[in-house]
Amino acid sequence: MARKFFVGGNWKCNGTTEEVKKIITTLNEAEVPSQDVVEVVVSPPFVFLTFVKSLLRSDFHVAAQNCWVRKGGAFTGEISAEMLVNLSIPWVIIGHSERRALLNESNEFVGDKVAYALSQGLKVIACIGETLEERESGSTMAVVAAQTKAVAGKVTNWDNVVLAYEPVWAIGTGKVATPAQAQEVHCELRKWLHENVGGDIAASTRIIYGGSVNGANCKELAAQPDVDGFLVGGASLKPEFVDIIKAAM
Ligand code: G2H
Repeated sequence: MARKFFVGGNWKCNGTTEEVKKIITTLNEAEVPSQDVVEVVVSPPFVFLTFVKSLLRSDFHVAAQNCWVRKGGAFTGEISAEMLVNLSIPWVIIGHSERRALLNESNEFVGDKVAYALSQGLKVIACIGETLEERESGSTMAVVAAQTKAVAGKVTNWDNVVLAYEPVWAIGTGKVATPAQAQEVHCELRKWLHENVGGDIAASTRIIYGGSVNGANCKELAAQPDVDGFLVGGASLKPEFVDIIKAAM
C-alpha cells in the first residue's frame, strides 16, 4: 500500500512573532510537491498555534507539540486535546524524547496521552527512539519495541497515527543516523507492527525519521524503502525545510 510522504517541522521552544512571520512567508512562497505527494505539518509552540494557522498556506497543516493526558480541568499550565480540537488544530506530537527525558514521561504515560488525543479526534505523531547507551548495549530494538507497544496498545485507528523514530543520540547533535541505520530500525519497526498489530497496518503506517535531518542529508534518507518522511527540528526553522519537503519527489 502506498504511503504518502510526511514531513513535520518541530519548532520546539523557539520563535518570536517576527521569526514566525519570516518562516511562514518562506513556506507560503515555496514551490513544493502537491498534497497528493507529501503531507506537511508544522509544529510551533502553543502560543503561536493560531497565529501560524491563520497565516499558513492551506495545503500545510499545524500540530501542537504536546497535550494533556486527560480531559482538561485543574491542571495549571497544561493544554487539553479538547482545546486543540476546538481551535481546529489537527495534529499533536506525543512522546518526544525531550519530554520523556526532561519531564520523565514514561511509556505508559505516553500511551495514555496517545489514547486520549485520538479519542478526541486528533491525529498523533508518536515519537520513539533509543539513547546512545541503549544503542551501544545492543538494546535498540527492545527499547523502541517497548515504546511502540505502549502506543500500539492504545490505538484504535492507525490512519490517525504517524510513528516517528528519533534516535536520541541524533537529536540536535548534527550526528544523523546513516541511511542504513535508519532503514534497519524502520524495517524492524514495520516487522514489529506486522507481527503485533497486523499486515495491513504495517504496510500503511508511516514511519518517519527524526534527528539532525537537513537539506543535505534528506535525499539519501528519503530513498530508503521504509523511511516515509521526517520529523525535523533545527532545520525546520530555516529555508532548507523546503528542500526537505522536496525530498518527497
Ligand atoms: C528531533 C528533531 C525534531 P533535530 O528532536 O523532532 O530535532 O532535527 O533538531 O535533531
